[in-house]
Amino acid sequence: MRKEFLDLGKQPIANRFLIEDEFDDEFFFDLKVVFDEKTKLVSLKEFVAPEMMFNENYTYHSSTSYPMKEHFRKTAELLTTRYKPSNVMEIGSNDGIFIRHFNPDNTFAVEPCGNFAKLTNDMGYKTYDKFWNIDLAKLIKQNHGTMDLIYAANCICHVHDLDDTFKAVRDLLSKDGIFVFEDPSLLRMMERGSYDQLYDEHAHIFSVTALDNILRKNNLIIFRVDNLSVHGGSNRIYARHASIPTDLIPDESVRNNLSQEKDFGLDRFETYQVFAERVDKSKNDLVSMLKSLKLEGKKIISYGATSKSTTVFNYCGIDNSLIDYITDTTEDKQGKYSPGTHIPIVSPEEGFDESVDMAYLGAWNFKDVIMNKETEFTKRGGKFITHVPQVMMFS
Ligand code: JHZ
Repeated sequence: MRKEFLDLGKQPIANRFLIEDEFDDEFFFDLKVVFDEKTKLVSLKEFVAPEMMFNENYTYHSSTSYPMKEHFRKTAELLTTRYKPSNVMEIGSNDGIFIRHFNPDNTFAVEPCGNFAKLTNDMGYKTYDKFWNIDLAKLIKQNHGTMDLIYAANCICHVHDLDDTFKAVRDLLSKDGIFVFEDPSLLRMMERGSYDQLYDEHAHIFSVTALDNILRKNNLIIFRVDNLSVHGGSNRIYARHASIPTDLIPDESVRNNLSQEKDFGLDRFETYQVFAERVDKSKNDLVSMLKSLKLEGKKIISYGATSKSTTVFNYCGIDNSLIDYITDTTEDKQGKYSPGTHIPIVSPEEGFDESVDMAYLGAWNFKDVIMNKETEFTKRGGKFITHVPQVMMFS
C-alpha cells in the first residue's frame, strides 16, 4: 500500500527553462510523495508523462561541470579495469560524458532526448533515440547481441515502471554481464533534509532496501554498493542475474547499506512523517531569512539554475521579489526564466558582480567547487545561503 507523506504543492517541469511567451501555458502538477509499505519504495504520487520532460529541448548537459566529467571518466576506467566488458550499453547517455571513454565499435546508447541522441550518434556511438523498455531491449539484442555491461547514471530513478525496466535489462544482459546504475540516495536525502531531490524527473528516490526488493522480484541481485558523493549523495548499485552462478557474491557493502538504512528507519512510514515536518520547517526558515535580508536592503541572487532549485522556489513561493536573478554557466539556460517562478537567468559574467550581497546555492551539491572558485565574493563579505542540511548562511 502506498501512503502519502509529503506535499510539495504545484510544481512545473523542473528542467524546462522558459521564454516569456511560454509563461501563460506552463504545465503544473501536484508534487506529492508516497511510501510503499510493501517494497519500501519512495515515489512521486503522480508521474509526469516522460515526453514532457525528455525531448529534443532538454537542457541539462552533464558535461558542463568538470567534477562530473571527472566522475564519469573515473567510473569508466574503474568498470573497464575491474570487469573488462567486451561490449557496453548506456541507458540515458546525455551528451556522451560516460560513453566517450569506450570504443564506439562495441558501445551502444539509449537516449530519448533527440538533441543528445544526435550528438552521440555524430560522435560515432550508435544511439537509439527512444525510451528504454522491453521492446527496445529486444531490438538491441537482435542488432548487437547481449551486453556485458549495462550502465545508467541518474536515469533509472526517472523511469516509472521499474519492473519493465529491470526485465528489459535482464533480457539484454549477457550471462556473466553486470548492470551498474547510480542515482541519488534516499538515505542521504533524508539525513540532509534535501527535499529538493524531489521533482518531476525523479519518479523515485531509491534506497538500497527498495532496490534489493524490486531487483530480486525481477530475478536480478545486488552484489555491491558504492556510496558516492556526487549529486548530493548517490548510490552506485552493481547487479547481476540472480539465477546464474558466478563469483560475484553480495559483499559487505550490500549488508552495510541495508543495515544503515534499517537503523535510520527507512522501512518505517513514521520516519517519513518526521522528514515532512523537517521540510516544512526548512521552508519557513528559508523564507523568513530571505525576507529579513531583503528588508535590510541586501541583493540576493541564486547560484546555479538547477532542477532542485525549481522545487525549492515553487514550494516556498520564492520569486524575483526575493531573488533578483539566477546565474548559470549553461548557455541554453541563459536569457530564459526559471520554471514556475519565472526568475530571470543570466550568465555568471553578467550577474555575479560586486552588487551581489548574498547567493542562494541552487547547486549546493557543488558547494566545494563553488566556494573554491568564488573566494573574491566571500573575501569582500559576500555570503552563501543554503537549506542543506538546514537553512544557514556561510562564507
Ligand atoms: P546539477 C540534474 O539536476 C538533472 P540538477 C537530472 N534530472 C538529474 O537527475 C540530476 O542532474 C542528477 C550550474 N553551475 O548538476 C550548471 C553553475 O552555474 O546540480 C548546472 O546548470 N556554476 C538529470 O539540475 C547547475 O549549476 C558552477 O560553478 O539539479 C548544476 O546542476 C557549477 C558547478 C554549476 O543538476
